[in-house]
Amino acid sequence: MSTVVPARRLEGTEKNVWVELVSLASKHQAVNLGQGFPDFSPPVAIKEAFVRAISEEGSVLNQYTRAFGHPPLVNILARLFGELLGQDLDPLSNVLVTVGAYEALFCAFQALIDEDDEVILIEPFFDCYEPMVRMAGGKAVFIPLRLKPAEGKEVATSRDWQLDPAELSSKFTKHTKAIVVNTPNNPLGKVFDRAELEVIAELCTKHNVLCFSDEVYEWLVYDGTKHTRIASLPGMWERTVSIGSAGKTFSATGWKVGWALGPDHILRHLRTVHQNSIYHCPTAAQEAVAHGFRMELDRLGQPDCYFMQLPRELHAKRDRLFRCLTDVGMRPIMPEGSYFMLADISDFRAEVPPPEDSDEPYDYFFVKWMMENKRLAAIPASAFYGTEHKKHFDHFIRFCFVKEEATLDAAEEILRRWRGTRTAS
Ligand code: IK2
Repeated sequence: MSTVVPARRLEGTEKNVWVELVSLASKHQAVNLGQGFPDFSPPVAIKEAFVRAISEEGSVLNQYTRAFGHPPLVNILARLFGELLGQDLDPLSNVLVTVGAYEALFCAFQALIDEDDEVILIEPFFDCYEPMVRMAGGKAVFIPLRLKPAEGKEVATSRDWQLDPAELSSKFTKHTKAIVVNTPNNPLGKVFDRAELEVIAELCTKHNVLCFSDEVYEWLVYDGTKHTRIASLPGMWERTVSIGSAGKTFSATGWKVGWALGPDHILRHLRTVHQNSIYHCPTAAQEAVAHGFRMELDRLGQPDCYFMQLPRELHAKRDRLFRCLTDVGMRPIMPEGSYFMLADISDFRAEVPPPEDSDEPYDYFFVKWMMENKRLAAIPASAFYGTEHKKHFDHFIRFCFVKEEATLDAAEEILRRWRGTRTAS
């Protein structure tokens, strides 16, 4: 058969950092601080709920359920997020259950972005936003978070990376259809505070622009930082799609249960994409996630609530990784949220020089070299930038710290042996 010509909408979307680097990490059997998944189990109670769902004799939970979300799950999501957003949520029209947050994002772009619509993406951004904009026929417009070091501070933090309000305002045009906000942010770990979100919200209302708010790390904030939901700000509920992930919430990324929340006049269009593509998500996983949310809702705000327990555990892992990266000269940026940490590898250029004839970004070269030669996997940060800005941000790599202590021990051992440093304790 002669070469098949793919649909034009695939143009420029062929490369994918996860497809490329996840397989390399596995090929080199690298200690994996690359892709963002926990290497420990989800809470026992939700695993048991999953097993019950598929094993009870005659269980209907092995069969199809409601297309737009299994009733127990949409009911509990509406209750919980209704409270958090200060809205009276109708489970049937304000909640859509999707195959992970990925599908919620895909439905939002496909349903609402048309040919030549502009979508503002804040760099660094979770990489799938740009190809999703393109596939919908839209145009991504980029604005980078800029480094504004606070005076007298010893530790670089994600808080130092800020939007310039005037620059942001200049990106809104008559073609702007949506802006994507990701807080806590992947890969930087920045948590946008209320004042920063208010600037975005004001521009959205002024220019009648939609907001896709990716909040998959909503529970993972540290040092008393508060997660603010942009849909709870004045004028924002009616123009915002809020996106979440049970994979991130319950450390069960392989279950791929996510959701989109929003007003019916927006969500009805996401439902159209969903019903004509995925139709519905696995029933048993939805049943188990519903069980998990019911349990956590009963102990919300208490120390044994998983939404507090997980960040507590991650806080210690974050601080440990930060210490180690600092000691080995990688100059990490302390994240306020998420389970990722960027580190500046500029000082490694002499030891790990890039090939002269390559136009591959340095961070890609470095992580591939590190996987092969040190058996340690990380992710190049330039994967989270648009083409134009990649070259300015190819001196950072991203580490993921939602890992067992044994994995972090192994990573630390590699880094310290490589750099000839010892553990402080
Ligand atoms: N949105 C963001 C910001 C995400 O980080 C993710 C998952 N990313 O994990 C891979 C990595 O960065 O290492 C998603 C959406 C997708 O979430 P889900 O797994 O629920 O589809």
